[in-house]
Amino acid sequence: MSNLRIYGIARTRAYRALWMAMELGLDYEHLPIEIGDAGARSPEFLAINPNGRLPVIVDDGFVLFESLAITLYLAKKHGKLYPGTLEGEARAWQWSFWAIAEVDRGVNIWSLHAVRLPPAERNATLREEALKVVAAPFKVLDTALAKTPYLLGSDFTVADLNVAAVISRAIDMDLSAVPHLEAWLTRCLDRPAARTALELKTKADNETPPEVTRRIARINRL
Ligand SMILES: N[C@@H](CCC(=O)N[C@@H](CS)C(=O)NCC(=O)O)C(=O)O
Repeated sequence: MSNLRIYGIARTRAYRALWMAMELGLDYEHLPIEIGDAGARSPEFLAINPNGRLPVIVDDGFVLFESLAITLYLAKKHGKLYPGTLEGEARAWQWSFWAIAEVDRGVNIWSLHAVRLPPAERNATLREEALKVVAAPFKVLDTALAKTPYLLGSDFTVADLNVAAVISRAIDMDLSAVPHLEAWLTRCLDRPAARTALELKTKADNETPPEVTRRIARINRL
């Protein structure tokens, strides 16, 4: 049995942890728990993650929630895709916190109301507002990526994985105003590990019944 367990169906933010585990070539067990009362809000799951949210990992008995803390921890633990300098590490934190604070919610709202909810239930106002919210931070990212192929320089690191995973659903947006961002996102999502993780996520997306997508929008007020 593997020492690393990753909880959360790949459609959720568990995708971020799965992508990292695949990049690192880790042996792990994936428990595709669903959101809601039967899954992440069940007493058994709440005993592991009292937030009732996905993902969470248990690594040799060490429990960790927050998707980007998980990817940073795994990269640092296994000494791969993790910056070797104090400043590089701080930049990886910077971009990770930035992604959560500036673009996570906007991309999620956009994807629900552009792609994931049944067409008749999509709200065009929310969709347009979400595009406005992400426009300025996307310009910031685009400018950063005009200088170097990856966020910390010439190599793909955990900083790229975290930001690309958070905005992965933006690949379906019109990104012509931010060409450096678009090229970088395509490059990141084209990596073999990213493709495998994305296949799991797409399969889970396709198997998600509309009532679950509605529940996601309701629970997260999206
Ligand atoms: N900031 C957290 C957010 C976790 C989160 O909101 N997960 C969603 C799925 S993507 C969830 O579990 N929602 C169900 C719920 O809140 O009941 C992270 O990045 O791990």
